[in-house]
Amino acid sequence: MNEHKVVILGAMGAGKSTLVRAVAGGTVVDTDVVNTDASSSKLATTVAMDYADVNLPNGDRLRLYGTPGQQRFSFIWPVLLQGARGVVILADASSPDVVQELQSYLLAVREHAQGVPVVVGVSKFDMAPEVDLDSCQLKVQEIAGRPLPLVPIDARSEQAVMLLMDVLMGEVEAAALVDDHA
Ligand SMILES: Nc1nc2c(ncn2[C@@H]2O[C@H](COP(=O)(O)OP(=O)(O)OP(=O)(O)O)[C@@H](O)[C@H]2O)c(=O)[nH]1
Ligand SMILES: [Mg+2]
Repeated sequence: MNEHKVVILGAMGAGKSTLVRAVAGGTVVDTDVVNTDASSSKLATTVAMDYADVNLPNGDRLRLYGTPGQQRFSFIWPVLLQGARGVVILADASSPDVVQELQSYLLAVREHAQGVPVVVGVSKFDMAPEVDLDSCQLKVQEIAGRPLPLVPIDARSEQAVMLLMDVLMGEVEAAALVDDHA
């Protein structure tokens, strides 16, 4: 059986905890507390991480780690990225500047998880289906230096999140093949 550590990055309120819960089948560890960050009106926010084990249909197991979105906890991102097999960057389609939102997380991956497969999930797509996905992809190209899979999702949907994980696992397998032949 293969185990894969997958880390979820993204801004405050992008839906990282929601995504982890959607596929956790009820067993999730979270560290959400009442939000005191005045820059956001959300009720709860993650202060350390979200964690869940997810069994895939092929027998593999995912160990999912959701990060805290607040910038003051950014020191945790590289810690959680250690040993990651794959990364999901979540960007909130309904935020005023979804493209800008992607930047710090793309940079964090470039710095701390070079070469690790990444998929970009554009969350809250149900709330903002008019979001400019082309501009998101241009930003990704600019920082990652190559196109990455971009998947619009509703992070509350188990089915949508499993599809996103499927895309990520495809990238992980492709990267492993390249490594084998290097
Ligand atoms: N309609 C809709 N609501 C969503 C979606 N994703 C998240 N939400 C809601 O957005 C709110 C914030 O989601 P969280 O999962 O707490 O966000 P987070 O990324 O973990 O935020 P931090 O831990 O503060 O960094 C919750 O009320 C979710 O129910 C989505 O795709 N669609
Ligand atoms: Mg959270």
